[in-house]
Amino acid sequence: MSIINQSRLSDLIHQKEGPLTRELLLSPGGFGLGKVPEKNTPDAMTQMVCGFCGTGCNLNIHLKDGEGVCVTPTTEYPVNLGMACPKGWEALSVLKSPDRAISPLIKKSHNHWEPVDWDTALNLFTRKFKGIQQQYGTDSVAFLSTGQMVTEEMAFLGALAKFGMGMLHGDGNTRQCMASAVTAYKQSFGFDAPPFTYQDLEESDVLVFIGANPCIAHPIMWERVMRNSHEPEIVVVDPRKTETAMQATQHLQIYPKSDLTLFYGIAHILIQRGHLAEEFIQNHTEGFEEFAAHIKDYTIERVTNETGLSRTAIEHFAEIIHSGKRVSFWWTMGVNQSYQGVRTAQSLINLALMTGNIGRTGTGPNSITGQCNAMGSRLFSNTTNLLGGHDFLNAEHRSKVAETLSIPVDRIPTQNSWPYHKIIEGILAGKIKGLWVICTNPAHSWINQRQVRDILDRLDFLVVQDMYHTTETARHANLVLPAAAWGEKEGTFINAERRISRVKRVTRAPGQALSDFSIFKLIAQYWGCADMFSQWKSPEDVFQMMKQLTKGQPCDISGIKDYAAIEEQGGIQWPFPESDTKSLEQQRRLFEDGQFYHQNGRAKMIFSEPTKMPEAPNEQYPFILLTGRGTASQWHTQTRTKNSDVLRKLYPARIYVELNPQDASELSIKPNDWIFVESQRGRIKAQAFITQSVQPGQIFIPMHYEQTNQLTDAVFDPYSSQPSYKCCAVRVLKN
Ligand SMILES: Nc1nc2c(c(=O)[nH]1)N[C@H]1C(S)=C(S)[C@@H](COP(=O)(O)OP(=O)(O)OC[C@H]3O[C@@H](n4cnc5c(=O)[nH]c(N)nc54)[C@H](O)[C@@H]3O)O[C@H]1N2
Ligand SMILES: Nc1nc2c(c(=O)[nH]1)N[C@H]1C(S)=C(S)[C@@H](COP(=O)(O)OP(=O)(O)OC[C@H]3O[C@@H](n4cnc5c(=O)[nH]c(N)nc54)[C@H](O)[C@@H]3O)O[C@H]1N2
Ligand code: SF4
Ligand SMILES: [Mo]
Repeated sequence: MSIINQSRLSDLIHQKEGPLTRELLLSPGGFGLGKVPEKNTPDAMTQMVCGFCGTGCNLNIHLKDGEGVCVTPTTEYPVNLGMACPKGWEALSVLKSPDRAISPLIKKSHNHWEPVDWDTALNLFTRKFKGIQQQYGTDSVAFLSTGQMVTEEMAFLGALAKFGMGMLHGDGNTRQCMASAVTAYKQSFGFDAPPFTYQDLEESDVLVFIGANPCIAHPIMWERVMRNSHEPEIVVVDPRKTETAMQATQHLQIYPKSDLTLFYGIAHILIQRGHLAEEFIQNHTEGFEEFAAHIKDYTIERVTNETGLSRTAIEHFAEIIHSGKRVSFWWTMGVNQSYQGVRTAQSLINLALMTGNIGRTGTGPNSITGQCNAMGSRLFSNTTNLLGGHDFLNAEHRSKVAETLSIPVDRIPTQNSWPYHKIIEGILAGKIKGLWVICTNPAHSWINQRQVRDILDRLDFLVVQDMYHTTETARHANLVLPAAAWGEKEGTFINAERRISRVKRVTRAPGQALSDFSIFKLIAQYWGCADMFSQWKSPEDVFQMMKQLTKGQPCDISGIKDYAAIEEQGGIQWPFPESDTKSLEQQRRLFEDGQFYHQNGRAKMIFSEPTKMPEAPNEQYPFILLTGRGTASQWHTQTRTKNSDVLRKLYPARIYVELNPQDASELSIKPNDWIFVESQRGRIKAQAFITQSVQPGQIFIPMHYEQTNQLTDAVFDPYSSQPSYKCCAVRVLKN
């Protein structure tokens, strides 16, 4: 008998749109959660946050007959002040595509999937995963989530998978992205808390960008730097001469992965010269003496040797940091994606602490988030920490969460999940047999791709829940669940400056695609744990629960009344407890009182010796491969951006490799030649782009092309388990 009960389904999916009839269920566009805005509302416009990068620009969505038809940037929003990058302008176009998944698909044979209805799909989902759990234990099914769904969906997924379905292991694609920053902040401050607000970009007199290329990756954040009226010094630390480096007042073109040595060296110079915020160090930090003793060996000779920078450049950099009144450090993937990402991030935190550049306007050790809701996943995905920034290992935290959600406390795991790479290794070891991948595309984006694809194929059952049915990971799936996307559902995102903003439904999802929220709700029904989620009726109900969960936490948002309040105030930054008196201030930063989240209120200075590059260039593989973002118009694995005619015109269609002219000439390679790039793991063909922006002995390939991760080496930071995507040894061969 069918588990689908029409009246229950209608309750689940269409509570805002009246009863769901069988006709509606079967009609194209008949699914989705929430209400498309009324036909021609007075100004025929609504607003919401962009669904691509962590900048979190607000967009005006112009409506025709109740449907979003075009986008303009919101002028009065405190984030983007009337600006958007090409992806934002094209946000609606990418939703319309023949690649959209419009019904569940079941794999029938190699390379052959057949559409089925939701009832069949969810019966299979339940039967397979329950069967695996019965045979191999509940922890033999795991999930991989994302930084790109609305927070309410992330919370639902995490709670459903762990509390409802009994999974122990679940991680997110934010492991690829933010894990090093998260661990660095947690260890140093006692909680994962990026302290800044975007106004700091305009108010600093010295801005240091480390392993960050905001001109490409956060273009509107960069516009905020351009509005800085203090004639700032802009220092860019990057082995490549990036678009951002070209705009800098100083470019420190360091040898890859020598950042730790550089920043210890700078700390050494500042200490030697007595250029310290002694009172701040004394009153608000711990471990300074040990740190000072540790970095004694980082002489200028050592630093010049290891980084390849000149003595003058290094001394000038130290002097700029000292003479700046408001110095801010901004880092992204050039720091996080490394085998020593955590310690490198902490070397920046230490610099900010020892110079008193924290808690004041225009300062801070500031990690920039990548995905639109990376911050939401850090707090609410129930993966590495228990919902709301809590700790699975802490009995009080477990009781609080259980009580708030009205669930039995014994449903909450008392152990931490494996990180992403352990889940992958778990598949190889036969411990993980079922995997549910939601809103991420690891068969393209994960490190050492051939290996991961092979491993995915070893699963007994792989479910991929995506808005497109054509992703590289969907090609390995036993079951594809079609999801509604940004613009087709309701919820909130949290951007890089901790600002919570609204996402809305302005168009219908195609075919039978459902919001992830509705899919989770249905799965709870089919699994038989719907009672546990009886309060989880709508995204806004979940938001109200999230508020309760954060009470008393550093990320307390219990003072936010509801969705309407978020909109009225131009987004709200956490924390925002009920007692907050600064409700109307649109820019808020952390640590203004010098109090950190460790029990003694102090920030810790953490350090260790740099480690050797795991796969250094050698005779056989003499080049270092760097990877990262290519253009402002390409997004990650390109499932979305390739669907816009406008965006497609703005980036190279074919994979290319940046190569220094000196190397090109030695290898007799000419511009646009098709060449081979080979590592120990794979060999790819790419077009040569000969440019001074990379140094001799180094090459750069954007991550957006499917082939790139065939080359990368599965090496991880020991503290954060973040993959080290940005260095491995390769050779370059003429075709
Ligand atoms: N257009 C566009 N924008 C995006 C994204 C996208 O896909 N497309 N993705 C979003 C996401 S999720 C993220 S995480 C961010 C990433 O944003 P960014 O981190 O700014 O982008 P990347 O190009 O990955 O890496 C930044 C730089 O790190 C440098 N780098 C490599 N190795 C080292 C090193 O050892 N030391 C230093 N100092 N630098 C190094 C690279 O040369 C590169 O220029 O972008 C976000 N924004
Ligand atoms: N070599 C190399 N590799 C890298 C990097 C690098 O710098 N170099 N960067 C890494 C980083 S920082 C990141 S963040 C990752 C990104 O890696 P991924 O997360 O794998 O990349 P995306 O293309 O953003 O994948 C998101 C998927 O979710 C789908 N999707 C979008 N919206 C929705 C939705 O609302 N619901 C559902 N269910 N699906 C949706 C999209 O179609 C897409 O398939 O890549 C990492 N990989
Ligand atoms: S900068 Fe980021 S948030 Fe702003 S429009 Fe571009 S992709 Fe969207
Ligand atoms: Mo990322």
